[in-house]
Amino acid sequence: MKKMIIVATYNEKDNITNILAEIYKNVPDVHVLVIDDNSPDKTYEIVEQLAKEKYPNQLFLMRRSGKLGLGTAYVAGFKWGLERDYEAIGQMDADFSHNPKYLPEMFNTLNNYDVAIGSRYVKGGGIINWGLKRKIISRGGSLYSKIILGLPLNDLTGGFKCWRREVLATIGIDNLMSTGFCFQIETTYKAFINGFRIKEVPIIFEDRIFGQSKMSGGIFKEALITVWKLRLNKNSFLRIKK
Ligand SMILES: Nc1nc2c(ncn2[C@@H]2O[C@H](COP(=O)(O)OP(=O)(O)O)[C@@H](O)[C@H]2O)c(=O)[nH]1
Ligand SMILES: [Mg+2]
Repeated sequence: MKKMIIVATYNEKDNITNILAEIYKNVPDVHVLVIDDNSPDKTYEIVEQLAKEKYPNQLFLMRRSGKLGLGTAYVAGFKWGLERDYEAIGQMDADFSHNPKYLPEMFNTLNNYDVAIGSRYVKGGGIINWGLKRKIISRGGSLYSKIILGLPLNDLTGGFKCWRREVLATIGIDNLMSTGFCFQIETTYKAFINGFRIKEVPIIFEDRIFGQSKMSGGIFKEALITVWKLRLNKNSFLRIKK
């Protein structure tokens, strides 16, 4: 399967070089698209240089005009991948919370499933170094969405996932309701209700060491409501499958 990974960055100058090295170490043939929102710390300059000197034809940069949000970054990346001939498209953070060592298993999972979700809330998964508040928001958000949306999945808020291209081509990435926290829930939900096979792969999630989190409380409140909108509009999200 021809594989790519989308890495969204905003002020990740202290992580980007090492995360790319780890990604290529674990999945030597993968292509990586970094989507940088014009980071004030100039993360994009590092990527430009690595693309030219170290990983030619394997590393690509999409530099956007400003901070447009993680969800829209992934949508732009999904489109970029779908316009090319990638069969498997992954998404992950740049801050080492998503350890690239899990990538081989996640991509392998796509031989039997349509979506692989890096999951903190299945046996073998977990979280290291997050405060209690953050844990409750994440675990609670997953549980809340699981119950309201009726999903047989435990980690709905994580952003470490690999998709078969057919899924992204089917779920209507141009018409997503959420850009923030709920983006992860929405894409998984739409894959599930359209009949795609989803597998949770256990991961240990570690809090970042370098740089700062861009998560905020407002995003979370929006998500509580959006989950209900997703449930109430379920029928309009069903696509005709081949
Ligand atoms: N391109 C882009 N990347 C972003 C944006 N917001 C966050 N990111 C990146 O998305 C990933 C997750 O963000 P992070 O702040 O670590 O969120 P947290 O892990 O939920 O605390 C990191 O790689 C960030 O650099 C954004 O607006 N645009
Ligand atoms: Mg993070």
